[in-house]
Amino acid sequence: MLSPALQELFPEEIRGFSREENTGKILIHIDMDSFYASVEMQRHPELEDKPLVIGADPKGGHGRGVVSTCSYKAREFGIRSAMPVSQAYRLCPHAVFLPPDYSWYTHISQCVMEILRGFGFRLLQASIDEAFLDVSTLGSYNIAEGFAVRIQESIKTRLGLTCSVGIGPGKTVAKIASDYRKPAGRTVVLPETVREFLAPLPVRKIPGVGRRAEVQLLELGIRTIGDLADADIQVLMGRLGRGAVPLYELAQGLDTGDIGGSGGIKSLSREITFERDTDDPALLSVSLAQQVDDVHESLIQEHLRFRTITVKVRYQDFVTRTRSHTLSHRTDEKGPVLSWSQSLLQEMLDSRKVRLLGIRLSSLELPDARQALLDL
Ligand code: TTP
Ligand code: MG
Repeated sequence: MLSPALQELFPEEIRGFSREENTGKILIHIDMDSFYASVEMQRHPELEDKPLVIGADPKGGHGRGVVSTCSYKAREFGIRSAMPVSQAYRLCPHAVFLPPDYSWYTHISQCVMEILRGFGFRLLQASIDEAFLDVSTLGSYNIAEGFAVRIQESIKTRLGLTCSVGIGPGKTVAKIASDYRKPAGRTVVLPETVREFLAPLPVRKIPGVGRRAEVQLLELGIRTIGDLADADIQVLMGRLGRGAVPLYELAQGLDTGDIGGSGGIKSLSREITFERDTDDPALLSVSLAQQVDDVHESLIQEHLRFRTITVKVRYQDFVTRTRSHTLSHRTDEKGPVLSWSQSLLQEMLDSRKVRLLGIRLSSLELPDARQALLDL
């Protein structure tokens, strides 16, 4: 049965509600549009029609940082996340360049999550600007879509921001669907149309399929998810190992991805894949410092302390290495993260260029008082 709040939201649907469609799982994925850039445009309306680029150390486009994100207007010039700011400047010299204000973005992110939580469904926050809601109890995709409209309206009215929404029978399909029409889009994929919806999309649209898997699949003549569905699973496993199985099943239209229980946060991490492999020490160092700011902000917002810092590097030849340092005690200070991450990075740099750089804070714990409350 719908909660009283939802009955109020959907008076007209309620009448037909006893004739449930019995649809199984219904998940909604919500992803904010050009999040950091939209938040800046919301608080600086004069930026609204301008190409806007957010990235560390931008120096009006002449700095050494990396683009975090950019407005949709800036995307028309070919600017993308993870591109050096200098390249963004070459593509669009008249763009506005701003450094990220992580604490403000984290605050707005919490406001978004608060709105989503307020509807009373199980929520899984997947990143700073995206979340899943399990709305299976609504019992119908029609009602779920009506509900998604309300979500978009609430976020727009209360925060002045737009988001895109995907609705489907599993996590992966819902996430691919939210990306299908952006910005401010809404895409519903019924269980029986999953295969048909996915077939024309390039394999790279599957979360977790990066450039490497894309190249490996292309070598097998597989470009789209439809090609993947028609492939021989033995051949796929020969190339991709066991990781091929969930991809193959998804391509067949099978997505059972659930959002699981709430669980505690085990680690906080950030990583970026550079647009072009780089061995520029300043770019690597600034980019890592940018991720430290970002991940440390989350640590503070979540009221957590950490003990272990791990830096991850993937080189141009796809070899991936990590190096960790564990402190003698837990802390929430940024200083050790900044200094240890830089020295761990230095230890890993060699003659190879770097394609991916990431940081993780783990061995997390709530400060004593809150931990004690949780343990009660
Ligand atoms: P995304 O949701 O991937 O991107 P977005 O919200 O900016 O744009 P879209 O409309 O396509 O969803 O990421 C959310 C935020 O995370 C983004 O605003 C900035 C940050 N981010 C980085 O800092 N570096 C990156 O490489 C990416 C992809 C995102
Ligand atoms: Mg987004």
